[in-house]
Amino acid sequence: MIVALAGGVGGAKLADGLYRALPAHQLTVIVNTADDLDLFGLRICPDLDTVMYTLAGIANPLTGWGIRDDSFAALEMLGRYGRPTWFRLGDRDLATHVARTERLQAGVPLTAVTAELVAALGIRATLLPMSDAPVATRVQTPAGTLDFQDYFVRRHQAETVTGVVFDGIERARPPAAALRALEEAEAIIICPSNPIVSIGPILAVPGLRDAVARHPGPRVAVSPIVAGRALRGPADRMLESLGHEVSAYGVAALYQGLIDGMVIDEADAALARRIEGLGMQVLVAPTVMNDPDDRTALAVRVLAFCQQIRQEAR
Ligand code: FO1
Repeated sequence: MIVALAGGVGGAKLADGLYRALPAHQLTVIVNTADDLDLFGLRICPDLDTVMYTLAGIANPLTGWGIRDDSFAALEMLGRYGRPTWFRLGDRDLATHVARTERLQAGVPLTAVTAELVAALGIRATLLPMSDAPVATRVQTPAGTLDFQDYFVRRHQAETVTGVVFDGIERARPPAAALRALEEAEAIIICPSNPIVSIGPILAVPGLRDAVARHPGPRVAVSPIVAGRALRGPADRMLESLGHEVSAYGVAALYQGLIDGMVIDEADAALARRIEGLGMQVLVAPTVMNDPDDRTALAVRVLAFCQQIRQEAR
């Protein structure tokens, strides 16, 4: 079994490649839930839903999040009632949040609710939230401390990030199934998600970083930074304002001691030697995933890299 750690759209794409490349039921994805929010009395888990819709083949291909060909009649009506509409919840997507919230309110833990939704969508992989207890990323900026989706969606990531806190992280615990999966994993793959606000919260859940650190490997990360730029979102600006090098090297340095291998894009081949100096192997491969074939191709390369590291360690 392979365990992937993933955040939003970039992470979901590689998780989908792994899902296509591996036999059924051989993939477990541990997903960031620190982006989660409550809106209209509903619990919304954007990263879990992005991974779930992507693996189910129903994600909106234009945005990477939300559902393909969704309509927005409910949101439009909510707008008429003066409710906020900046977080674009489609009608079908809303059904997910209604179903999830109903089950959570009945006392079912998020891990079990997620398993129900995943099964209903016919996904033959395991999706696990990083914890059942809520954790909320808050972003420190010159405009004040902002809720994550306020920073990310409402303000279009325009503010400079000077710090990040994960509210509630000390009370969070990894689901037992996540610890078991990490212990039994043949390999751990850190998807090309934002290392600060997508992978960062997962590793900050007490016990999770240690579980990765204890694993005998192979543990491999894929850089979300290509040629000094984030493929999506604010990872490049965040790395810079938080004092990290904005490159695949900067990402590898954040994971130093946790991973045995780093996958970087062909555009960054010149960084390989420096990254090896951090005590990890490097695979140079095409990492930009424009279509489902790219996802599978990258997943196959990453899995072969894991196999190579495993054989060399013998
Ligand atoms: N991202 C946006 O940029 N704008 C939106 O209006 C938006 C709505 C949305 C609704 C449901 C959902 O599951 C995700 C949504 N996202 C939206 C994506 C999400 O905010 C981010 O991709 C993640 O939180 C960052 O990983």
